[in-house]
Amino acid sequence: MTRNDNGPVAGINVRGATLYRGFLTPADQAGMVEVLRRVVAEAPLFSPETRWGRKMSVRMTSAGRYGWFSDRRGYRYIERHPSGTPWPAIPDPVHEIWRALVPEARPPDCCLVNLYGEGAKMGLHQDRDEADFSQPVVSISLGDEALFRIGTTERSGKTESVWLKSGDVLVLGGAARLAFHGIDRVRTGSSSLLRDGGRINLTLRVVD
Ligand code: MD6
Ligand code: FE
Repeated sequence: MTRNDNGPVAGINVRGATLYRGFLTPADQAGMVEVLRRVVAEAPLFSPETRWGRKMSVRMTSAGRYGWFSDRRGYRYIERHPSGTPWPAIPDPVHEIWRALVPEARPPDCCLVNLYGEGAKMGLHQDRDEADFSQPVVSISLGDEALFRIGTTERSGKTESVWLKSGDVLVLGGAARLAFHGIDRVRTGSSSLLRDGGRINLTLRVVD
């Protein structure tokens, strides 16, 4: 992996989260898409159902020991793709980003892959299905720009919005680890990284 900037990587504070703008070069991003195509070939994308029986607008799959899953029984981590095969390994370039930005953390055991097509969004939520909230969550954006909203640890808390662009990496740690956040909309056609358009978000977590 190469870096856009020379010298130490500086992050921007967004309500306690740290945003690393353009952390991945265009070449890194293209390489990442290639390794993700292999992940999706092994573990095809699917649209989970929420607890209330509605299909999510985002399509997803996972890599690592655990994959994130949802159906009418609720949200949880599972050790196999719905087809029954184990999840593919987390690709090396993904591990590299984690080590570069959160070297003190334990290695991630889930890399959730979210694909946002036209009109897809993600409601305000907390990432709280993991056992150890002292471990950060790292999120990587690829493709079309997305309007990310982040607030406090209360659903009704004040929020701030920021456009996440292809190559940006966001770290939710410390007090922001349990902040409510979501994707309000995606700017279709704002990036040409993905052949068929859209946005990919990778979310890396320590589950156990
Ligand atoms: C997304 N991201 O960017 C959704 N979660 O598509 C998340 O849900 C997220 O960006 C935890 C930490 C960072 C995130
Ligand atoms: Fe999240």
